[in-house]
Amino acid sequence: MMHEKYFELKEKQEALLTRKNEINEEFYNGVYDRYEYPVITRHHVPLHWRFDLNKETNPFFMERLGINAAFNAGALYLNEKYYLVVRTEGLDRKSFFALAESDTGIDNFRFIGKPLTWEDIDEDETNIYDMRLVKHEDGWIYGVYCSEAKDPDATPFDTSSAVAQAGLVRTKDLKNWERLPNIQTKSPQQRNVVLHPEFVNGKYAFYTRPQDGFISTGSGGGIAWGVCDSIENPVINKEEVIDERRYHTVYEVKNGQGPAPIKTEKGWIHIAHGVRNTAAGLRYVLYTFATSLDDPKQVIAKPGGHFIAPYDDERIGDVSNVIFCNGAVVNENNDVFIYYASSDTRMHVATTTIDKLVDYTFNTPEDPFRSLPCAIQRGELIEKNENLLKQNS
Ligand code: M1P
Repeated sequence: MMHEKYFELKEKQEALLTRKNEINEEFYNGVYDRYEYPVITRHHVPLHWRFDLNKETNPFFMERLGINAAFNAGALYLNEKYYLVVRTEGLDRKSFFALAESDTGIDNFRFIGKPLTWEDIDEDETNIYDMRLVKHEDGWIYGVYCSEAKDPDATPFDTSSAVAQAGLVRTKDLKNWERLPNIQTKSPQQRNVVLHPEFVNGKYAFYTRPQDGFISTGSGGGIAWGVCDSIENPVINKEEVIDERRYHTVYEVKNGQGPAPIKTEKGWIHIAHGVRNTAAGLRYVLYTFATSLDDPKQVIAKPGGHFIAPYDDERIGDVSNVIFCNGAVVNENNDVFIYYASSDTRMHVATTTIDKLVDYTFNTPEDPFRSLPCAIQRGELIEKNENLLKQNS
């Protein structure tokens, strides 16, 4: 027998799921629009994924398997629908992947089916998260995710050291998934590994992040490039860093490729995250750069500073002061939907166009890396504007 409380909560949830999202008019930077509401929160997760609806077995209508957060989603635009593969984290701290679908890309996302599963090929794999979805020119949709296990070399008293590796799955329909072997590199740890959508000289190409620590990247770090011959046996023998960490920038401590790069007439546009340290802990922001169409490992443009940073309520969450993006899509009108998570808690969207993204990435001044050259750079802008203002007065 169904618990009556279900119908009350269902009505409330339906109001949330059908709520229209609007552009946040308070915010303006000319580059992208932000929206009033997050696109996915833990409250979007279906009630029957969380509660036992049967009054006999759940008389108090308790949440039996609660959800802590819904964030860091991979994204795909397919058959005129916007899909997110959401990092959905249970109260037990384990993340799983869940598919959500929307007709608009900015609101009305609904979780569909059941949490995604596939063949369990690695019993040490404890946590899975941050999938990058890529429709590759070989015809498959790939998901590259972080596969995390307890560090086998940790001392018996160390119960938190972990090893991160790049897990790999593929599908044709977003329902049936095939687990492929983990992507092998020479680095002891890997996170933020992303498949390039096209073959490069006949090979599969990846963005990686060589690292020798789990939280800190240690002597590694930077966004690297590596290729492999076979996707069924993905071994990358060489990782070349193409976008380095650098002192006193927004990517000083760590960085990582976000979604797969977006192809434009002027180059591949990358959305990446950069991390700096502060007295209040790490701060994660997004930045962009472009690589060459002829040689996708050559960086050809890189604006200074951040592209998206935590704004307003986005600053607060389970891991505060974090913006992270592993999903972006382009529709047939060249509208770009950038799905980003705030503070490891919920998902938002920012929208722009290919033209704006290209203009931003190629025409925003580069970081001069030192304060006085930055002051001169701004002085030049002021002078140019003052001349124009005089002519117009
Ligand atoms: O907590 C912030 C982010 O930390 C990690 O990112 P990175 O490997 O670049 O430090 C990831 O665990 C990510 O999921 C998380 O959002």
